[in-house]
Amino acid sequence: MKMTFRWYGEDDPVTLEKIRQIPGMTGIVSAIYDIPVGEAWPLERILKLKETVEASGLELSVIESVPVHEDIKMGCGDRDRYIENYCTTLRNLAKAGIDCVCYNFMPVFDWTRSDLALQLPDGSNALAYKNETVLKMNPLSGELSLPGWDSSYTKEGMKSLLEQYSKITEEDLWDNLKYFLDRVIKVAEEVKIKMAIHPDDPPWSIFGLPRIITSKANIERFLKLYDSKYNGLTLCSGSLGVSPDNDIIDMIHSFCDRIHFAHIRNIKISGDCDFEESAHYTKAGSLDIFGIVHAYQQEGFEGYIRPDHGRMIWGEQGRPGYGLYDRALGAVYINGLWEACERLEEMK
Ligand code: CS2
Ligand code: MN
Repeated sequence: MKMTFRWYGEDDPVTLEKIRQIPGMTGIVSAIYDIPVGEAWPLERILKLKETVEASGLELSVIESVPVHEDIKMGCGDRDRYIENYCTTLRNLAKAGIDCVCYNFMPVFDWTRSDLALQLPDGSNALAYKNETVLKMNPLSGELSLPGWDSSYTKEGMKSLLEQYSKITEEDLWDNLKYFLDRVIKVAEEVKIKMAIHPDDPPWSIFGLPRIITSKANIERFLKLYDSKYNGLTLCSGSLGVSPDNDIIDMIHSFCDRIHFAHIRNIKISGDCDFEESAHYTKAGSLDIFGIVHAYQQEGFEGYIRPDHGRMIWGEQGRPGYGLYDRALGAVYINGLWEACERLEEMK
């Protein structure tokens, strides 16, 4: 496996130099964030990003994400042009030596939380999700905006989008995902880029919008939509793990040859559809992080891992979920577990 760390570009308060000093860190997960969703990424911009990352002594390992335009998810408008642009972006990424791309198919909103800085007993703070709070949220109010969301929507634009989605069922979303995969994975196979869909976070419908990458059965259905190793997964323990019905360790053993990117983070389930993010340490949350790492190691996982989100600790300020310190602690904890699993296996 290759340990990686997400970096949001030159304006990220977490610098490449600091990431480089995390023991065992080899790669960067990043993207180009200032190109409108749906437009093709020029090769020059990709090469510039790669050059910047490599100048710091790290490699540009995974692109997270090449975002999918809403017309593709809704199966309308300019979806064919946007799919063509998506394929152009993949071809350009391949020319720059990229072999893994993360994306997600969540309608309108990316990962969603009700609190970006829940105070924890130890004085740190973390992202949290309280269902009754989210149910009262009005995405049209304009005061809602989370780090993972596309901030380009106007209030009218958002209203029209939500109205269009009110007619889109989960089955429609499945059909539109297959239409997208049938065209994009063909190119991914040609240019040898492993596509890795990220599950829905949280893995249930929000604001009345359909969500489908949510469970083992749905992931099995997704993998059959296009049966190719280039149609793969970002298995995110924190996103799927907030549902007690999702057994992450079982999913690792079931899907490992189609998992190209592992997000390993812990969460604490605090109620029915309520959770808070926690330190990666198993006893800090509800997930068996040792069991998860051991499962990947037993399967001989050779893909990329990143510690995904962290708390804000030691007074750090920054992008919610994406501070330096707790993600660094998580990366080293995961590497430590991995090393122990490997060495114990050698001693047998
Ligand atoms: C995170 C997100 O939600 C998560 O688990 O990995 O930051 C992620 O970037 C997006 O939801 C999808 O890539
Ligand atoms: Mn994730």
